[in-house]
Amino acid sequence: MTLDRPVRIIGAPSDYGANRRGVDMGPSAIRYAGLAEELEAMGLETTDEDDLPIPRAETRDPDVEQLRSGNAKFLRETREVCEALEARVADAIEAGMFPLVLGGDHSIAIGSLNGAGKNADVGAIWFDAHGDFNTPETSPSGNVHGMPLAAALGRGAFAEEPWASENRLREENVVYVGLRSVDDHERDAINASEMTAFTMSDIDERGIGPVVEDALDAATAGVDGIHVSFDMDWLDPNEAPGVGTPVRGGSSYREAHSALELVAERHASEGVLRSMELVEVNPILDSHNQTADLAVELAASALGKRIL
Ligand code: 4U7
Ligand code: MN
Ligand code: MN
Ligand code: MN
Repeated sequence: MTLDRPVRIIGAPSDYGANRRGVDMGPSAIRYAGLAEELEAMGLETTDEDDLPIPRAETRDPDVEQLRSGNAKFLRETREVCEALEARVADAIEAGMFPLVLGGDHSIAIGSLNGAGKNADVGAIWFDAHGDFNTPETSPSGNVHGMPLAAALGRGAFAEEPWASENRLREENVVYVGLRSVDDHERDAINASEMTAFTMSDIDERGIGPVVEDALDAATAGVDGIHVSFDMDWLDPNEAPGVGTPVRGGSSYREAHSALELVAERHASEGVLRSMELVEVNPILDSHNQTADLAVELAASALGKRIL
């Protein structure tokens, strides 16, 4: 069954959180790959809210920002982007629509999570090679795209930001699927947290189906809905080469479709989906828009596309 509400596409072409230019072209590449057309062909009413206006990184000074905000580059710009995105996501939900956010690097998830969790208890499923649970104190890179979950949950220096107190994201309903690159401090923090984490090894041993069913159970228990955060580097780089931080040994093409088809099925039976984002598509690093094409296909699977 296809999604039970109209889709509102929201572009968030930010690259403030990553150390590579190019991911700011992600929304454009995903639109070019035919996102709205694909969703409309499924019978989904689709509107495109266009992109958030985001000044180019070259017009800002990362060094000054770095001094002022510790080891979190462009933190001030990221605050601006996420504040605007939060409002757009919350507006779409309030209007009875389904926000489909296109990144941009993964730092924008702070805004998506805050929007989804504004007036509701929410869980999240995090499809990613990486933990994205660094704080400015622990980050080896200073890149905020490696920190959005810690930011939304108010960890470390992020306790000084308003985010965690503004959203109702519940730590015990945050679930990783397919982790395979986690920094030492992140590992300790994830293990000490109330989040649930499934690694690629779990998928190897148990298969994608049982892992995603367990992830859905954990994410949806006792909440009003869930946000699906989908980092394209979750896939194997052979399938998704157009990402800034590729890691070998990722999910296959079929596993990715299967995972999102299970999300759609759970939504059809229990109405759990609240919002979704597709992030980290970098057209400069891509091969003939392959990663953006795949992002479109995967969005369709998540929103209920069926073969028969
Ligand atoms: B992504 C990293 F050190 N952990 O913090 C970091 F390995 O949104 C990578 O998942 C973060 O793509 C990757 O910089 C962020 C690094
Ligand atoms: Mn806010
Ligand atoms: Mn990520
Ligand atoms: Mn990642």
